[in-house]
Amino acid sequence: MFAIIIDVNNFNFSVFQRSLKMNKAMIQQFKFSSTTDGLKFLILIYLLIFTSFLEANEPNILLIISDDLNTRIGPYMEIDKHTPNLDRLANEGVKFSKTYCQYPLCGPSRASFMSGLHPETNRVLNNSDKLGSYRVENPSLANHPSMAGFFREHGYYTARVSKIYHMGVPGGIERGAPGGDEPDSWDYAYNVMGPETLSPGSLELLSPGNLHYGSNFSRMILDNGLEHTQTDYLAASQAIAILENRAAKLPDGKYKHKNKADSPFFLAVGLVRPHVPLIAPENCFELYPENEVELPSVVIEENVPEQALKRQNNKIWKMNEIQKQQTISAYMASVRFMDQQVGRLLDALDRLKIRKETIVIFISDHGYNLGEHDCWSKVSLWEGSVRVPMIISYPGYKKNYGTACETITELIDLYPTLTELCGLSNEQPEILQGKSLAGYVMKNKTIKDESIAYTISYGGKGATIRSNRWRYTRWGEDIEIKNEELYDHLNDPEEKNNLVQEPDQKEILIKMRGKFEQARKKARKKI
Ligand SMILES: [Ca+2]
Repeated sequence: MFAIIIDVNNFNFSVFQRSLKMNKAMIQQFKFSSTTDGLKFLILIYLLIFTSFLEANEPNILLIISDDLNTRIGPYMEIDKHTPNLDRLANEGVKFSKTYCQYPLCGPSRASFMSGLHPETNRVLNNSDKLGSYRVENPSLANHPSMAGFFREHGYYTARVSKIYHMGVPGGIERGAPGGDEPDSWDYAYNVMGPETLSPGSLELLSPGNLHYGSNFSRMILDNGLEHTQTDYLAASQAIAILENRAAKLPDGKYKHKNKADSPFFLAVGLVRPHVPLIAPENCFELYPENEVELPSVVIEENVPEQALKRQNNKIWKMNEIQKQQTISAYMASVRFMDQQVGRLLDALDRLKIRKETIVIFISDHGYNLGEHDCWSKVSLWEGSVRVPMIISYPGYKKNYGTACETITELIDLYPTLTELCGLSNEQPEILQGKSLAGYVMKNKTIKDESIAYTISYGGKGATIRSNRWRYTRWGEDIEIKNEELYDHLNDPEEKNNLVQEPDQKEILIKMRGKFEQARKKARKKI
């Protein structure tokens, strides 16, 4: 035991942990109160030498981002075998049941979690194809590394496949364009040119009131066997090619090419389904017969602000009842197809024997309404449009596998969570606005704290907060007549009863207004 001769007073942890090729996150859990903690120290040394929670010094990261996916999916509901591959990932990690986006729209949400900053701080408040993302929207952030950029600065090989920052779907994908990418994040970036609306099948328009492919509803039932033509299939294939590259050892000889050959990787893979157009092979549709789709019951009280209802069917899409059923059926089929691509990625990690050294994260950029309050798609501030799935699989912590974390969490929490899981939290940018969830991933911290999720829409003209029990929403800067909403999720998870005028709820309304002001102030930090 060489550890006995180490002088605790003069010990340099960072050198030590690298020399032992262990995960720094483990070491940070040990606090030494004095030099008399010799026994504790020996236990640590023992643990470092004889156990390995994660079989790598610096774990790889595979970040999978689905587009427009709400939480009405397999691991979040009791739907049997709807998303078998997400179920599989949830059984190899922790499922976060109450995670919220910062903005229910692709561009701002993605710029937010990639920068670790709220949209009102990084100033990405709309979809944009401007290269550079938040760095150009807010020049004072020109030197602020994105989540991927941070790992790149710390020696990781970083790669993007398809849509990570904003990318127009289907137009941007059909052009094979980079969208509003942040190029400094990546050593390698690959735009999938997918056929989307030009896919080999019959595209059916389901929303006669909206002809804009990108925001309308349309479906295509592909012949089985044509899945390889699809954007997400192509994205998963390219991602697998990158995994092959990273897992392989360099051959002997000259003229060898492997960028950062010994580095761990941060691979971000964007899957565009279930974003419209809703295209999937026939066998994905079979499980969701359109005539069996039950539409949500709609009850809208007088006191719901008009701004909350801008995304109602008759105001934009004008679908009849059958078209609504077809849209939901096609959405579910698209989710299933996306899930199959997640399975291909997980299979590749297993086959290449790098699963045990790879953290896998699955998220969506925002939620999606499918007829609740007669609202559809994104942008609204209802629970369904702001809540997202999040699964974090950190190999080795098997006792936490398959567990759920009910604490309120946000997509901006991902950046500090990953820095901590990789032992780099001491080096992360000080301005990050999320909180690390590493404690929930590694130790299964189950105590619900007082966390609040804060989400804006319409450039900040609407904002909402969610606590464990309550949602409070305000339309506009100040309190006015009929511009607030208050919902009790304990008794009203569908947000059907706006309690803002209930005398009995006056106290909680005042409390939530206070929390709202605090959250908004924090999210509007001037940098
Ligand atoms: Ca999206």
